Amino acid sequence: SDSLKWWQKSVVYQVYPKSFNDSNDDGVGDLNGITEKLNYIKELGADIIWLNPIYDSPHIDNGYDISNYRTIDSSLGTMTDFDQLLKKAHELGLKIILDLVVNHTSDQHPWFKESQKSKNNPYHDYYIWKDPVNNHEPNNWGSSFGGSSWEYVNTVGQYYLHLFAKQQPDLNWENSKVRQEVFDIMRFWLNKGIDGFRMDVINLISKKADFPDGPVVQQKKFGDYYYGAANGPKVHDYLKEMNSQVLRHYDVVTVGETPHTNIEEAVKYVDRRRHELDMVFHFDHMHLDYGKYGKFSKNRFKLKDLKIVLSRWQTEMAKHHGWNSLYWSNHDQARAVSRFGDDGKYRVVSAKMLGTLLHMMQGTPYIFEGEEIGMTNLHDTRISDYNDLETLDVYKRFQNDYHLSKEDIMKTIHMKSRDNARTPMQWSDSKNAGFSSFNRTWLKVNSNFKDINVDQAKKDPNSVFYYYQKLIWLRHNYSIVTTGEYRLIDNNSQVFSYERVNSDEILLVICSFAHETIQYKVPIDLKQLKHKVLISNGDHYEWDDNGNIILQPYAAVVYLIK
Ligand code: TEU
Repeated sequence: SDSLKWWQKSVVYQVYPKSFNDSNDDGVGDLNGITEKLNYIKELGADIIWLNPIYDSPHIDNGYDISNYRTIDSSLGTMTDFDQLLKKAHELGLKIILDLVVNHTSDQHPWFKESQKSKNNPYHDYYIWKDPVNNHEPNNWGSSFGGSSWEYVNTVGQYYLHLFAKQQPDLNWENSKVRQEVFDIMRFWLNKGIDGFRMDVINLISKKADFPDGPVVQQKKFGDYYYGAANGPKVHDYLKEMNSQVLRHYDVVTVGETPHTNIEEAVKYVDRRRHELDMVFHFDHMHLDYGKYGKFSKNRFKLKDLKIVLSRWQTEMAKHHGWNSLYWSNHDQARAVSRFGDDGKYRVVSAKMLGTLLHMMQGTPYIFEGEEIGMTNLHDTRISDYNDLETLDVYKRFQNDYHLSKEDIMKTIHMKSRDNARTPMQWSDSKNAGFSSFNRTWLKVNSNFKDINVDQAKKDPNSVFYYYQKLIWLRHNYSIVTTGEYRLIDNNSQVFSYERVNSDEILLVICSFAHETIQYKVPIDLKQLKHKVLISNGDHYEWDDNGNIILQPYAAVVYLIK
């Protein structure tokens, strides 16, 4: 309908700049490399590109530790390169959104360097400093990447808070000067013409005033900071202020990353009548395969749970004036096909099936680079092949704290490490998968690049690439994909099926998670109606007079029913 915003009809393609394309052959991807590949993203059909952080950074956490918000990291290029990239993207009709990382800065940011000089320094209050309590940390919070969340600094005799690495001190949003600085940074980029922001851990910016101890979960040594930092007391005031001072003056899209946020909390960010954010990334489906030590587990998700979680978000967002973001993967997660599909024998069909399930849902789909060619996790690596600080911390910590064997830990790293997603994009079967012609790349290329790469996908009419292209085309050409009401059809334990319903038509989406050929029965009320297949990853899957369809392993099929 006419009241839809452009971003509600769009598909986002996420680019991890370090790993996309290396134009100057130094082993690291860069902005000019992205510019060279804009036509590729255009050909796929995506509308919006989300770039992970491109600003000046010591790269302790790959750019999520920013030392200057208004300059481009020299490893990625220059501001002129960025201006070119934005201009060329806009000429092609592609929009660009940037990562806004303002829960914390780098410890190399000039604000923090000043902040730690003395308690009287004007920048001291830009960060969260606390006096020792009985010569100890102010509370039991543990950092996301190991150790305490508090770091003591002798010169001031206080601890500063860092929810992530100690090189990532948390900003003090209680200080209105900090908020004004953030709003200025946002205006700087918006005035250049960017089209919005993905906001890093934006639900963590307001901490409970008394900094309470958190519960100890997943057998960790430290308490859980989410208890005192997630969806805190003033977060909505801050976002309303951000919206009224900055966002509402621009035609942009915003998506907040919100770990530890259930639907009830999420709605408060995205209910459009509240004027805060457009979308959030929830983590509910990411948690389905967590184990007793959290994310790094060998568990696999259960289809029953996946249906419950995704269906609930579909229904509740529609009911509460919100809009879903839809994703299987990103730079922090395993590869979609390895985690939710089958990256062996059924790699191609299961990648297409997962694409179908997600892209036919209501919301804005996010494709993580390489997902569109079915790139997989790393399977044959050693710990020395990894770069990610979370992975390296887990490797040490799980040995020391839980006495797990190295072999066992490596198995979970193969399944869950963030570096699974961060290996260089596989463009061709030539040196370094065509990503770079330098001798070594900053992170190892996945050894399967000779078989899985863009060149190969472009030559094969049955590739995952062309299938994703068609999924996007369907969204652009059938408004029911955007507007239809979602209804789960929960009639088969190995199949995720649902309908999207409008006043005069229905989409029926059937996705099998079975490794074998199975039979599926179309619901009786749909069986007699006129239907045609819009897309399918296998046979045409006509149903017989009884409404039975024989589905091949990982089958996906979408019908338009009138
Ligand atoms: O991630 C935030 C977040 O919730 C992490 O704990 C994430 O879940 C973790 O990577 C799981 O393994 C964001 C960014 O996406 C991530 O890349 C950054 O490292 C982090 O914030 C700190 O900025």
